[in-house]
Amino acid sequence: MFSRLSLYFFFIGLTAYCQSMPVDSLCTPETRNLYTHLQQLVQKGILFGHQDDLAYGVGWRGVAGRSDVQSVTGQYPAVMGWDLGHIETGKTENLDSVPFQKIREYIRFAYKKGCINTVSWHLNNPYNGKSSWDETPTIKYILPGGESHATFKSWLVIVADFLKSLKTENGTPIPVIFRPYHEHTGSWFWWGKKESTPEEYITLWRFTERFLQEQGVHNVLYAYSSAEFSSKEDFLERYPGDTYIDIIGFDTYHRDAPKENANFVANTRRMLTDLTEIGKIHNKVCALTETGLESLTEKNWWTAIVYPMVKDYPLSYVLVWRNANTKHHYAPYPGHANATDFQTFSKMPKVLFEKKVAQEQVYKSGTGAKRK
Ligand code: BMA
Repeated sequence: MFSRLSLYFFFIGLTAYCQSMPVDSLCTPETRNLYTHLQQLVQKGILFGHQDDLAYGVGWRGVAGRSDVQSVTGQYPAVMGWDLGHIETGKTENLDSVPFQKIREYIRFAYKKGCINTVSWHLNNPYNGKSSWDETPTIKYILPGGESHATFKSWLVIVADFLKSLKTENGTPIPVIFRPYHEHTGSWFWWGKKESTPEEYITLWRFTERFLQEQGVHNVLYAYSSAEFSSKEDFLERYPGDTYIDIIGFDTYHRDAPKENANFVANTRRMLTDLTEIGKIHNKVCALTETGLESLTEKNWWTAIVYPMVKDYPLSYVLVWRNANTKHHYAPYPGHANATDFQTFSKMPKVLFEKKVAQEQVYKSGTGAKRK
C-alpha cells in the first residue's frame, strides 16, 4: 500500500515533471526558476505590466524611483517592459529617448524588487537603415548568404552584449523575457506578414536564438508575440517551434472607445481562447504581451473591461504600453479620471502587482520561495 506521504511525493514529482524547462538548456538557475514560477503563478492570477514604467511618465522623465503606476497605486507593476530599438545603431538612447545605461539600471531595480523584466526590440532595417516601420521585404537579405547578413550579425552581437551586461552587483545575470520581431501577423514592420514568408521569419528566429546562445546569452526566456490573428493556424503559421519558444502571446489595442468596446472584448477573448488552447498543447506560458486604451478615455476601463475580459484565462501577464504624454499614455497618472478605477483593479485578488510578485521570490527555486 502507498502511504499518504509517498502519494504526496508522487504528486510533487508529477507536478515538477509537467513543468516545462526553458528552451535554452544552458540558461542560468534564476532564469529557470523564473520560468517555473511563471508557470505556477498562473494559478494565483495575472501579473500587471507597464512599458518604460521607471523611465518616464506623464510630465516627468528620469526621476529615480518614480513611476506613474506606483504614484497611483502605491505599487510598481509586477512586469516592466523595455525596448532596445536603436541600440543596433550605436546610439546611447533608445527610440523613445531612454538611455541604455538607464535601462540597465531600471532592469536591476525591478529585479531587486522581485519584479519581472521584458525586452522588445524595434530594430531598424539592417538592409537599408530605415526604421522598424519600413515595409521593404528584408529578411532574405539578412539571413546567411544575404548581402546584409554581416550587418545584422553585428547588431545581434550588440544585443547579446547588452543582455549579458544585465547583472546584479554580485555579478548574477538578471533574467529577462526577450520579445523580438513582434506583431509579425501584421504588416507594418519589415519582418511582417506581407514583408516575409513564414520560412524566412522562422529562419530569422532560429538564427537569432542560436546566435545569441553562441554569444553566451543564457539569461533569456523567449517570447513569440504576434499582432491580432484570425485563427490558431494564423497564429502558428510563423511559430519557430517548441524548442525555440518559452512564452506565447499577442498584442492588441482597444481603439475607438466606447463604440468598439464590445468588439474589443469579443475579439480579444476569441484570441485568448485560441492562445490558451495552443498554450496547453505546446506547454507554453501565455501572455497578453501588449494592450491598452490610449489616454484611458473609459473611466472604468480596468474593472469593467480589462478584468472581466482576462480573468477566466490562465494568463501570465498583461502589459500596457508607455506613458509618453497626456495624449499618448496607457496607465493613469495622479489626478487622472481613471486613477480610482486603476487603484481598485490593483487590489483585486487575481491581479498581481509588485507586492504579490515579490512574495513569490520568482528567481529562487520553488523550495526557497515563500508559499501562501
Ligand atoms: C509605439 C508608440 C511610439 C513608440 C513605439 C516604440 O506604440 O508608443 O511612440 O516609439 O511604440 O516604443
